[in-house]
Amino acid sequence: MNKNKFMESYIENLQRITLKNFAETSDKDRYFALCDTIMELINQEWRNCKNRTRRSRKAYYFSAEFLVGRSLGNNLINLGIYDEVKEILSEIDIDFESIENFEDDAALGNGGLGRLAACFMDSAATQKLDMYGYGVRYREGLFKQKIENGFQVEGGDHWIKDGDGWSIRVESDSKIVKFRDQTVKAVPYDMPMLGFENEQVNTLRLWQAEPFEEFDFSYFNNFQYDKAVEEKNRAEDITRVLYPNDMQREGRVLRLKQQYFFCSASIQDMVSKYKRYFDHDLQFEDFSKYHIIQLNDTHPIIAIPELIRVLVDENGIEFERAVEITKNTFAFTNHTVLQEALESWPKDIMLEVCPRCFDIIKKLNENLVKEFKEKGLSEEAIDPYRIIRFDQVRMANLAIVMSKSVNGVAKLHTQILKDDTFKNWYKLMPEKFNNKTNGITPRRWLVYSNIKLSNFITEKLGSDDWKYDLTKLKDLEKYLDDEKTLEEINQIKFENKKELAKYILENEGISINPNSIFDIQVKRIHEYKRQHLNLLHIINLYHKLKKNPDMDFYPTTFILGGKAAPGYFRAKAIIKLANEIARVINNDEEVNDKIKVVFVNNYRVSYGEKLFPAADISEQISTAGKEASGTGNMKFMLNGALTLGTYDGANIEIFENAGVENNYLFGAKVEELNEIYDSYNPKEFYYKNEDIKDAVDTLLSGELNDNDSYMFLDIYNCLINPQGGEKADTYFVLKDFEDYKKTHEKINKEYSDRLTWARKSLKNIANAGYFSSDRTILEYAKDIWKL
Ligand code: T68
Repeated sequence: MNKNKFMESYIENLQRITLKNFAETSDKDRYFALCDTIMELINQEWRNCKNRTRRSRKAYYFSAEFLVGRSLGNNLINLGIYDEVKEILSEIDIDFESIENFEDDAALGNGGLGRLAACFMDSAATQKLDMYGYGVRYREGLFKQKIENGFQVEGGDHWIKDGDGWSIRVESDSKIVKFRDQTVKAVPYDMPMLGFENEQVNTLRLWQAEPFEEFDFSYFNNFQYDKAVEEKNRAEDITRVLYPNDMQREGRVLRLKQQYFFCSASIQDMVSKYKRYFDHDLQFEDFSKYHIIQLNDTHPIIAIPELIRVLVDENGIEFERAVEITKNTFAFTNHTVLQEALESWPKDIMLEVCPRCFDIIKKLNENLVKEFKEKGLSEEAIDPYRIIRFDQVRMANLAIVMSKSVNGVAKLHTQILKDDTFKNWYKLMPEKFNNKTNGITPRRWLVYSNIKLSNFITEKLGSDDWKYDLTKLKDLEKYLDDEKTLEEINQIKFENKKELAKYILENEGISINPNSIFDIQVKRIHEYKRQHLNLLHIINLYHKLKKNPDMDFYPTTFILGGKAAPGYFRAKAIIKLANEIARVINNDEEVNDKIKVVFVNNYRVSYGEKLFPAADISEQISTAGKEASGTGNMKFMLNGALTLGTYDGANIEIFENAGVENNYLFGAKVEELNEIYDSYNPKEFYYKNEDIKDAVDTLLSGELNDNDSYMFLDIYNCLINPQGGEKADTYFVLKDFEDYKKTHEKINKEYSDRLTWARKSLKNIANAGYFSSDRTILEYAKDIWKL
């Protein structure tokens, strides 16, 4: 990059878009001008990539969510001009950070599933894989969380209200999407996905719903303005807002409309390009030679009947041939074994949204049943496989029959899919099932967010090759016994903790001690993730410190954060509990120098970037068998935190790679929980264990105040009182409490041996290479996509 040219075009852009002199421009202006300048810089390469790959095999990642976060810093890193641009800006007296903070997170996802899609985009481009992302351009991203009087309050997230510096509206590629009761225009917005220092620019294409005709002139001429506006709103409603439920199906018509909307537009886009670029030698049989679609969970599965529809209805292909083409085109990833998340759509809703797709699904189901009957299966034996049953379309079944690959996202999770969730399917078609353990992009989650550690690694390894091949971190092991290196590791962590402490003071108004242990649990709030186990332990610990102020105890700061689905009462109760515990403890001067509790507001990607580098302990305490993989666990590990975790999801693989002795494993394993499932009685634990009783009783003792919301009673009841046919403590919080507490005691003791701790930290960093999403995406490309 030519520095002077960059500065020149930056200032030119700034003045052009504002019509102001440089000195009069605001931070917002400066941010948008910088986006423009970078978009110009990459334009040529982007076009090259688009053109080069017209007639080659590509992968298409279909996802209802892409949790991209901010793009400025990450794009500069991937372009290799981060430091230079910072310098250029400082030469003209612009503070990069204040500009950077002007960017809103693109929060077009709920959590892990959406963030994984974003990491895959980064890694695919970095590995020079031609992968397209297809999704939805929600006008409102995931709600903003405010905490008022300890309660979560949701606010809007109109992330593009000031503009969108990173998208190009490609009007000419618009598509028409037809629902039973309305027809809308799908307009693509393309975001560049930059590879790391390699000139590859892939495309994330997000569709926005707009009225087919801006105004219905018949209404207009009849002076029915409101009717005309109504139509416009009805179209725009489709992509107005991201549904904020993770792990909970959303059965509304509008949700299926969103899914069908982006799948239909994407399939039409693929087919029309195929026809355009292959023109004279077009052969639909070859469609699957050039296209492989990876379905990110059940949300985009409606793309399967949509492809059949487009082939049959719009291109005159025979149904059976279309089915064969389709079967070779799709692959399916599952992200959860929680029953409440597995999508099924009532026939009525499907008829209301996309009747032709329902027809096609019905036919697929009939064919399937026929095939099974010919094989001699009874009606009953066929039941688990039916795509439609009791007038419900079971999306996972549809995907499994119609895909060439079905994968889970961590070893244990894939095993559970085979043994349990999809066991009938596995018996029938074992060859389809495979594992692809998740990963994270080291560019965002280390190079960009933890500059100190990143520079340190480069210095120690003598090169920055590790940024391209994260397994190279393994070479850091040569420093395991080098005291100076270990001290440096501790020093970097301390610096990061100071920065986080400053940020938390500014944003949460709580002052924390960077010399204390930073113990962090950030993720969506859910019972299976057991934030309440963490909180019950803190309550009990607090009481112990009160009773015994001279107790041998290393000061600890417990940090929690995460959003609750707005309709998930118990998750919101957990947030209230966290804030209430924080209020009581942080205001108690007797214990304040030993223990503090922070619930960070509005946890999101850009907050994560500050938290992961500063953690000593990573809390990964889900009930064994419930967390498909987890990816936060990997971000913590890569940044040198030690995992306090259960035998669940990718934690297991973290323990395998870094050595369980360098982390803190606790709690019951899946097999044990399966065994005791019927006989488990949490009350036994409650009565036998004083600490459990102390913590649980505190929910109702009056020491904590839930402002008459009955939230703490709800948590209390769910732990020990079976209710309405539901068992008590289905997530085994009380069962695992004692082991969790003991493990915390061990951590607290061992932390004071600072060198041993640093050694363990280094062990984790050095063995985090496996968890790069570069590795994951290459596995998809090789095993499933055959790119
Ligand atoms: C997560 N799933 C898994 N779902 O919970 C996590 N669900 O273990 C895994 O690491 C991650 O996927 C990536 O594989 C989700 O995040 C959702 O967000 C979701 C959203 C809508 C509907 C259902």
